Amino acid sequence: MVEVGIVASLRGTALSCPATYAALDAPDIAPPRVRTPPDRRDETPSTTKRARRRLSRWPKSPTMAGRRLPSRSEWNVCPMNTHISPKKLCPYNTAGSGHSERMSQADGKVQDIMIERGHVYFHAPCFDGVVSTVFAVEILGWKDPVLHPVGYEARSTWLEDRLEAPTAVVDFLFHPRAEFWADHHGTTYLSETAASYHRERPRPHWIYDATAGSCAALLFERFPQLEHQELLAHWANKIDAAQYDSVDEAIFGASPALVISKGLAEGDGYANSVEVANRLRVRSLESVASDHDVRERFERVRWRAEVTIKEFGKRARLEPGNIVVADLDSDLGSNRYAPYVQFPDARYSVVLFKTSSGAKITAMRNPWREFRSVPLGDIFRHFGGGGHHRVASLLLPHPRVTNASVLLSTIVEEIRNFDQRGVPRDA
Ligand SMILES: [Mn+2]
Repeated sequence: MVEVGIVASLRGTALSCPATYAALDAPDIAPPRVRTPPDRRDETPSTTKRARRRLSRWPKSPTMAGRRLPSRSEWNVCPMNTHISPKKLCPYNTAGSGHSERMSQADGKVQDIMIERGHVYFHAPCFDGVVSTVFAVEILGWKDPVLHPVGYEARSTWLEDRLEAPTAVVDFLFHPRAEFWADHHGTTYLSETAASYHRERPRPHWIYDATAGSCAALLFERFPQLEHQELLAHWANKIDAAQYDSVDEAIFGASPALVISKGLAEGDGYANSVEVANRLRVRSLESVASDHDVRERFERVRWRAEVTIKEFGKRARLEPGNIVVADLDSDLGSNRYAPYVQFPDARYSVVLFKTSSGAKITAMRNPWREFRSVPLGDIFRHFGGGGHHRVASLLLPHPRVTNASVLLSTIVEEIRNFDQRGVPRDA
C-alpha cells in the first residue's frame, strides 16, 4: 500500500532542524527577536516576580498558576490518542459549534469553555515548525489561533515562561504547562526534572519520539485526520531530516516546499514563519510558493548559493583523507552542500568564511555517502565550537581571526586522524 511506504519513508534519524543548519551557515548569528507577533507584543505577559515564585515551586505543586493539570484518566479517552474512543469524549473535539475544553478553575470546579483561540508556540524559522503548527491547529480545531514563533535563544527562561493558554507547543522544547506538545529533538528536555516530570506524568497529548525525522511526520502518523496532508508531511520530513536525493536537489531544488523553506530565514524569520503558517492553513503548498514575497526571498537565497558555488570553484581543494577544504574570501556566508557539487565523493568538508563579527569554520560529513561519521560536534567543542555528530561549527570573533587558517588546518588534521584511526590524536 502506498500509505505504508510513505509512513516508512517519513521515519528516519532525527537530525537537527535545518534552521540550526542555517544558523551554522549564516554569516552571523541572528540577534534574538521578540517571541510574539508584533500585534500581540503588548499583551505578552512578562514573567513577574509572583509568577516566578509560583513557578519555582514546580513540580511539587500539582497546581500551576492556579491551573490544575488534567489527570491522565481525563485525557486518555481522547480519540486523538486512541483513535477508537467515541469522538464526543474528546476534550478538543466535542460535538456542536466550536470546541470545548474541560478546564479546572481555581475553585476546583470543572467547566466547559468554548475554545476558538489557542496559542501555538512553534520552532522558527523552520519549515517543520511551520507545518507542525498547521497540523496542530487542525488537530485542535482552533479557528483563530495565535502563533508564537520561538527559537532556541528562549532556552534560558523557557521552563519558567508563562505561556498563554490554552497552549500547544510543537517542534520545540518540552514545557510542563503545555496542554498539547509534540517534538522529536533529542535535546527537548531542558533539565532532568523536566524529563522525569514527563516520565512520571505522561499525558496523551504529549507526543515525543526522538527517532522521528520530523515533528510533522510524527503528528501525521499519530492523527488519522491529517491523512489529506501527506504532501506537507512528506516535505517537512525530507527537509528537516535533510534527506535530499542529491546535492543538486539540496542546492538548486525549487519544488514549492523548498521555495518556501529556503527563504524562511531571510529577513525577519519569525514574521515569515507566522505568515507562511497562516497561509498554509488555508492554501496549498504550490499556491503559497508562488506568492511574490515568498518567491523573492527564495531568489535571494538562490543568488547567494550561486555566488558561494563560484567561490568554491576557485578556492576549494581536496585534501588527503578525502576532505574538501575551502578558505572562502566571501562574506556572504557559506552553503553547507556546496563542497559536494565539485567533490561529490568527498567524505567531509571543512570551510572557513568571513562573518560580520569575524570568521566561522563549519564542517559536515557527506550526507550522500554511507559511512560512520567522526563526531564533528565533539571535535569542534575541543576548539571552542560545537554542533552535532555530522555537522559542527566554530565562531571566531575578531581577535581569533588572525590564526583562523592555522585553526582550519588543525581541525582538518584532527578529523583526518580520527577518521583514519578511529581515535583522536591525543587520546
Ligand atoms: Mn523539527
